[in-house]
Amino acid sequence: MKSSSSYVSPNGPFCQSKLTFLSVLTACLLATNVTVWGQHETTVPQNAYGRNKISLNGNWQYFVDRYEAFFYDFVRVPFDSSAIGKRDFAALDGRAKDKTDRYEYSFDGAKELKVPGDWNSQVQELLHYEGSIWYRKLFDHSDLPIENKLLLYFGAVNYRADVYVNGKKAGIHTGGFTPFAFDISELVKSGQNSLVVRVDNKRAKEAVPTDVTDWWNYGGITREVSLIKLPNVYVQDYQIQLNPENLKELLGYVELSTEYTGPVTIKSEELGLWITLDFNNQQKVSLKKRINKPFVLWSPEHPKRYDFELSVSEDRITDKIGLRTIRAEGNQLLLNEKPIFLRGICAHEENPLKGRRNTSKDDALQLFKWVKDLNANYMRLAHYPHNEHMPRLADSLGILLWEEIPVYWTIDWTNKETYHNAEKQLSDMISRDHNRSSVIIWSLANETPNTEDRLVFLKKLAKKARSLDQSRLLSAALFKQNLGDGVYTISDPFAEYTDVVSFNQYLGWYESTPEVLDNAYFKFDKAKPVIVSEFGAGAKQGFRGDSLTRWSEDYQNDLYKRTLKFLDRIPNLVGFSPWILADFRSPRRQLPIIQEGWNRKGIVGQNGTYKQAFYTLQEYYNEKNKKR
Ligand code: GCB
Repeated sequence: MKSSSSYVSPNGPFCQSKLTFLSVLTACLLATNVTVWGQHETTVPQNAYGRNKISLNGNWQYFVDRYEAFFYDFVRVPFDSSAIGKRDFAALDGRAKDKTDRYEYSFDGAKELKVPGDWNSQVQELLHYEGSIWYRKLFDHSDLPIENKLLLYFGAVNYRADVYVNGKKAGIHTGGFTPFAFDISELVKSGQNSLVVRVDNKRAKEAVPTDVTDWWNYGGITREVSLIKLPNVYVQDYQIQLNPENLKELLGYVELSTEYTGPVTIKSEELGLWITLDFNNQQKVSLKKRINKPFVLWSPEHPKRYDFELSVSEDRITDKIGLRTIRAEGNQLLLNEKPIFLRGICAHEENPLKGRRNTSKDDALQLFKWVKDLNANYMRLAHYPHNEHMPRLADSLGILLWEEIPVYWTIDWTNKETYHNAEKQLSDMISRDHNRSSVIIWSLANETPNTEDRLVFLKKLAKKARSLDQSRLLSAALFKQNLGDGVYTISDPFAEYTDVVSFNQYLGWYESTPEVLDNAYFKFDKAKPVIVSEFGAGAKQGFRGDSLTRWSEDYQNDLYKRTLKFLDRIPNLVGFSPWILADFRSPRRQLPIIQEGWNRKGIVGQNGTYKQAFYTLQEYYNEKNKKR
């Protein structure tokens, strides 16, 4: 038995010994629902993507903990609550201190998983695994100058991460698609360090997303892990964009890690800008500056980005930012004050060729190659925030983006923790991407049934989104309602709270057969732009038949042709995004021979071959683009 006197609470003061057993237990269990928790949590610095980082990507050792034997004891008390003191978590890196130690697990000699990466596609037996896996990475570190900070940054972990550095708990994060960070300055030591992460991807009713979705629940450390070294005063956040009311003026702010007195500079040589913001015992100062030089507005045709450099004291960070405005006026969508039509497509963050989560820039480029071939100028990144390569590349390639959070189908609307979790994911997505010119729409929900509780939940989310970013549009993928005689509308009360009215519709697939589209009309009397956020049909690539043979490319193609005509009859339509770019894995889709665990609504097959509908849409977009 290890001595408890040397034991340091992994969970910080919250779980220290003066608390009673019960309160410790309650506190520790409560932690399962919160988004970030633990005394070392810290805000992710703006543009973590562009900072100098020490990568911890690569091979990590792991073991599968199907019965959670390393997290809970036999009466389901978490081990890492110190008052219970069942285990010295200094041994969490899985190595015995001496030969008298009884230990039943070890990372030494354990197999390895690649980070970033999902575990499902890396190990055959883990394809369907949903549960806990423990990961370890050893890394070397030399002492930090006392005035420096060391952040441990995760691009995303699905779904819950319990993070330990040298046996001490850094914290917990829940939510599978957004970045998080811990300040581990006080946890690291000179020499070899051990980083252990327990990843748990079990689905839960109260989680966001909830337990029922139509995509693969890839588990693991799916995005990059790195160390970020920062001076004490650093640029925590900034926003730089055009003033929507004056296209010659920059608007924004700079926020520092702490209150500060002194100058902060923002430089852009190409724009001829050298701005000094004087901080006077302040943490955040706003920015407003006229651009006197002529410059190129960012657009899909000219995705011009300008280099900006921000510096304060010893900190310096650079970013490439496109300058544009977006707003809705009446039935129109105005990009840089000119009407734009969104020639779109939906996508999951998945590589169909490899049957796994996207992890790299190359994976993202693969999706963009198809999107560019389609002559699209817009993507809906469904149904959760995608990795940061997507908005970065979209900025450089001139693709407009809709980003969304996984408030999908049946969220636990009345559960406070569920709301808190959704709001945190929304804030983290907005905060990560609020300098990306490609992102024009934040979407708050997908196909959520119309109830009073859901309206309360979504209204609160919309209010939050508007408080964080007034420069982009809000939307949600809603359901249409049938008025009879082939006329459809949106009567969802949440449409009042969005800037763009969007709806998913599956006429000809889930409802009837494609000819129903020939007499379908959409009517929406309010002066708002309309986006059709989904339509589509399943087709097995290479399977041919006539236009009424379900699952054939011909059926899908016929549905596309008829849907495109139906869409042309929608007066307020400013764009659409068919479902979906490529076939994707989904456990809901088990039709033998045809589906085999894949949703086949892609217009690109699992092997990368274009289906007939791809060419139909491509031709439509070519024509649409000519008419611009
Ligand atoms: C939808 C959902 C999407 C599904 C799709 C389908 O409406 O938004 O997540 O995958 O339908 O294929 O049924």
